[in-house]
Amino acid sequence: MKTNVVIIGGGPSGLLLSQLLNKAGIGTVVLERRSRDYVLSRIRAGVLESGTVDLLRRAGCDARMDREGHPHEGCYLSTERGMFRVDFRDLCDNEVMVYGQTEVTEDLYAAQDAIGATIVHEAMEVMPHDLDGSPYVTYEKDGETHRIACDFVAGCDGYHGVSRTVIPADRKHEIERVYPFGWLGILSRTKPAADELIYANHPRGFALASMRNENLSRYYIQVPMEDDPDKWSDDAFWAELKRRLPDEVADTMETGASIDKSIAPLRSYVCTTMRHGALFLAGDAAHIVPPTGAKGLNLAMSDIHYLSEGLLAWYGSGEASGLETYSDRALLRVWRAIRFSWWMTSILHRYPQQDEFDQRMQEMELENLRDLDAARRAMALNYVGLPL
Ligand code: RFL
Ligand code: PHB
Repeated sequence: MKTNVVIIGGGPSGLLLSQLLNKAGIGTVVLERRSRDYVLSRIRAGVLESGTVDLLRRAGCDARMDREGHPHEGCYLSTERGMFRVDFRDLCDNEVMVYGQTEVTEDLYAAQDAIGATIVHEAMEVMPHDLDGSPYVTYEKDGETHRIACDFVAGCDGYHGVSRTVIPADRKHEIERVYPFGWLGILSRTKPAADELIYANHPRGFALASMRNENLSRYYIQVPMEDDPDKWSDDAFWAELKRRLPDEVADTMETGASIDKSIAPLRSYVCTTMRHGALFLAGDAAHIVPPTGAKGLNLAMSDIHYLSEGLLAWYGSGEASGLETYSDRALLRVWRAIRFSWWMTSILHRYPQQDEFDQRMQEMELENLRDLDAARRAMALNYVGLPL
């Protein structure tokens, strides 16, 4: 088999890249290790930046998002001194879209089906080869080994994927920070606690009240990394969440059975080499942010913006500069999101070694946001997403 671009990973970044390239007549094959049902059962991000929304429009994936997504013009920050709102519309004339990653992925699959794209599910032992020469990718499916020759390989296979591992250690630089806590998250068929997201700093730890739609809520609480989600009963979760949210919210919120319960670790990670010969990394394959800034999926999408631009120019006119500058352009935006996500994490969580000084500094960060338009504006600009 032969194609222009082999895309490893059928998550949101791989599917968006495939869709944008196919629409321009560039051939792709997407190789995904899991089944389609499995990919669509993963519950992850919920907040789309306006730039991500624009990209999905360009990909032709906006009809259902416009019908079922919820534009949010602000969010709440809750502290021991009470709750206040950050008004994105007022501060930077922008908004975000609350629309689940699961829905985005489903829409991208539907768009790919509609144009007859090639997506191979349950492709095992995927491996890129000869990235400095005549690239090809091998994989196994139904007991047979397949080989696809290509011009380029896009590594869109997430943090645990194979793509990053083929870059030799002496040609790769990685920078990491692991945070000393995790997020226990649940999904429940209940009315959301508020009209917008609430990020809460509380002496017992961080809490987040989020949502998917009028009848589907997503909640998170900070827990020690060693905690076992199965040891958290629904009742214990709701009780702890309510302690950390403002009384007026906790007293009226609807609770119910959890549909999903899991613990996610918090990590910042950047592979500063996003290109290796014909291989281009994008999304979680190249970087991870703690979810506090709602940036992971959005960064994956902005990588694809830069990468698709580079590939379209290459196939359109032979112009190579977009591909040559891809890593630097993408990383500039990545580092900004890494900083924002680290900062949001640092002002909202309780750290095991947090002393009185750290505590005061955290309180002052939140006071600044409460009192200073300029501080809220900086947060709003980053939260809705910096320009591409
Ligand atoms: P994905 O989604 O991990 O997809 C990678 C795909 O590659 C496949 N794969 C392989 N395929 C073939 N061969 C191999 N060897 C392979 N290895 C892996 C996998 O099966 C998978 O289908 O990466 P992608 O496309 O880069 O997308 C990144 C996003 O999924 C991620 O950044 C976000 O979910 C992060 N995130 C959030 N991001 C936001 O922008 N806003 C949010 O509100 C937000 N909330 C979250 C989040 C992530 C969370 N968790 C659980 C990590 C909340 C949580 C709890
Ligand atoms: C979510 O709804 O899953 C979500 C929202 C905002 C975040 C993280 C996760 O910062």
